[in-house]
Amino acid sequence: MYAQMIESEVECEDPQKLKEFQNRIDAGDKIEPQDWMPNGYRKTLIRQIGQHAHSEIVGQLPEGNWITRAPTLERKAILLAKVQDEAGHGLYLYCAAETLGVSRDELTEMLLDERMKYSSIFNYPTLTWADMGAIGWLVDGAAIMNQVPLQRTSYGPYARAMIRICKEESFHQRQGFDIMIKMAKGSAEQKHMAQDALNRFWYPALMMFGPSDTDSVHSVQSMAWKIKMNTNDELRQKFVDQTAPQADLLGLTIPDANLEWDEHKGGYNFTEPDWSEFYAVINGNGPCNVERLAARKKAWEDGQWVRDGLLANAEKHAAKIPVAAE
Ligand code: BYC
Repeated sequence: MYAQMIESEVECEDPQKLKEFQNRIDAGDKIEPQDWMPNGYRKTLIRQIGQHAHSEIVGQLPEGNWITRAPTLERKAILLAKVQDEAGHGLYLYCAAETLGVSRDELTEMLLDERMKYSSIFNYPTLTWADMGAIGWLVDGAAIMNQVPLQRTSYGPYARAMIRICKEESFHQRQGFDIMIKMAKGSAEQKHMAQDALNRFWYPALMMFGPSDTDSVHSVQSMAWKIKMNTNDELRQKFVDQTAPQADLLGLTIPDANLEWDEHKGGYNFTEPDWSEFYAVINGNGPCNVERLAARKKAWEDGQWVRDGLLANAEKHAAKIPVAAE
């Protein structure tokens, strides 16, 4: 249905309608599913919300990997709750995308056949328990930095989904920082693990914000439509400014010899990530891309009997409903 919808709609829109639509956006109106919207606006939202939903779902895998190996019962319960929250975020976001005329099945198929992406960060392995701390602190920290402004995004269902997601992400970030505090202030071996996790996750976390503004394909149009509220570089800078003092508090060193406060710009100077690595990862060649997609394909295939059963049950009930007499 989605593919047909995109193919059948011609890109050129009525200029008057486009103008009225832009006026609504500029005035801060929320666009709702039944409202007229340009095809490009709909497509961009489906791409971004779908990618976001997939990220939440695939994002369960690196952390799910540690549920059975959490060091205490309390840590296990907290991690389990966090991973369940990510599943919930995926579901809110799939629902938001569905209001745009794409089904969850279609989105899933596009993930599995690699027509749609998910966040680059989840293609890195989680090697030690300290990685659970680094993910909560850095990955959820970066996610919040990106998602808090999205609570004001122009599409109503997306903005509303973000409100709840951001509340939960804040808890996730705190739990990660709490693990980092324990590790960084623990034994020499624990501190070493915390530093190693920071070393491995720092640049991948910076990549989460997307390519530099000069290479960002969608930012200009997405910002005009308020689908994005900030540029990739603006959010990356805010993230570095927020995180550098937190690393100091932990007594850990951010793996960037160029990191220094710049009084003039009122922010830190820092080294950009290796963009060739970023493009390799988003094009399917990161350390765990194959493994992550294989896990999602297996989950989709294993769940076929549940979908078949639900469909058969729905058909059975529909057949029982008497058709009203003409
Ligand atoms: N990874 O023109 P650009 C979470 C792609 S989940 C992969 O700047 P845009 C969590 C981009 O799609 C966090 N691909 O794009 C979950 C485009 O390619 P296509 C997920 C990326 O969309 C579980 C191309 O590069 N958050 O936090 O304007 C546990 C050019 O980029 C990435 C969201 O999804 C990337 N990092 O800006 C724990 C937030 N970056 O599609 C935590 C919503 C770029 O043309 N999304 N690409 O083939 C956004 O805010 C924006 O989509 C982005 C990218 C800032 C990510």
